Amino acid sequence: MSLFLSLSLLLLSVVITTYSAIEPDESLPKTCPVVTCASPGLPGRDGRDGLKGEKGEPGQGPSGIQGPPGKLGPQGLPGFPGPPGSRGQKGDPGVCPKCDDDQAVLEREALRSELDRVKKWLTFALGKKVGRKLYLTNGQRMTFDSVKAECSHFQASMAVPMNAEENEAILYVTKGDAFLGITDKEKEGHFVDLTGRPVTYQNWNAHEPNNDNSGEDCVIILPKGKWNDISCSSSYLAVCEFPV
Ligand SMILES: [Ca+2]
Ligand SMILES: [Ca+2]
Repeated sequence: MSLFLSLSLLLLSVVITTYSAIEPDESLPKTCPVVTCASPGLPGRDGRDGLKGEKGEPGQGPSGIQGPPGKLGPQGLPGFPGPPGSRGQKGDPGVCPKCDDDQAVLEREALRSELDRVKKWLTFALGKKVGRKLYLTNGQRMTFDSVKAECSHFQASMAVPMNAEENEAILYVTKGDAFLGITDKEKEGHFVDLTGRPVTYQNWNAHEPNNDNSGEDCVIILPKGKWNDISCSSSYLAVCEFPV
C-alpha cells in the first residue's frame, strides 16, 4: 500500500472517533443555516437622516413680555409720480401792482409832457413867464373880489410881484391898470398878499398909497409899472399867476 492511501485512512478514523465522542443537544434546532450560526460581526455605520417631520402644535407655556420697538429703518426711495389731476376752473384775472405802477408812471410822464407844451403855447401867445410863475390875463375888467375868484377858479392866484422883474412881466402882459393881489383891508397902511404875508417888494407911485377918501384898500399897477392904492369895488384888468 502506498503512503498516501495510508494517511487518508488515518485521517478518516480520527474524524469518526471525534464525531462519535460529541453528545447531541436536544434544545438545539435540528437544522442550522450556515449564516445564522456564524459568529456575529462588527456594527455597521449609521444610516442617513430621515425626512423632516410636520410642524408641531404650539406649546402650552405662558407668553413672554413684548419687547421694545426696533430702530427706525432707512428712508425708502421716492415713489413714481402720480397721474395728472383733472383741469381746474378758470381763475379770476390777476393783478400786477408793479405793472399798474409802470403804466401810471408812463401816463403821468405823457401828461406832464403835454402840459409843458400847452404852457409854452400860452406863454408864447398870451403870457409872460418869470422863474416858476406864468402871468396870464383874460383881458376883462372886474372888481377885486371877482379877479380873486376868477384866478382861484383856474387854480391860480392874483398876481403879486415879488421883485422888479416880476413887476415888469405883469406890466408886459397887462399894459397896466390891472389889480394886484395886495390889500390893506385888515390893517390900514399894512399891505399884505392874499395869504396874509407882508409884501417885501413895493413900487408905489409918488404920493401913494394915500387911501384916498379913506376907501382905498386894494392895489393896481399903473401903465408905467408904478402902484396905486384904489377902491376894491372899482373894475380893473384881471391878471393871474400860474405855477409852472
Ligand atoms: Ca387903505
Ligand atoms: Ca391911491
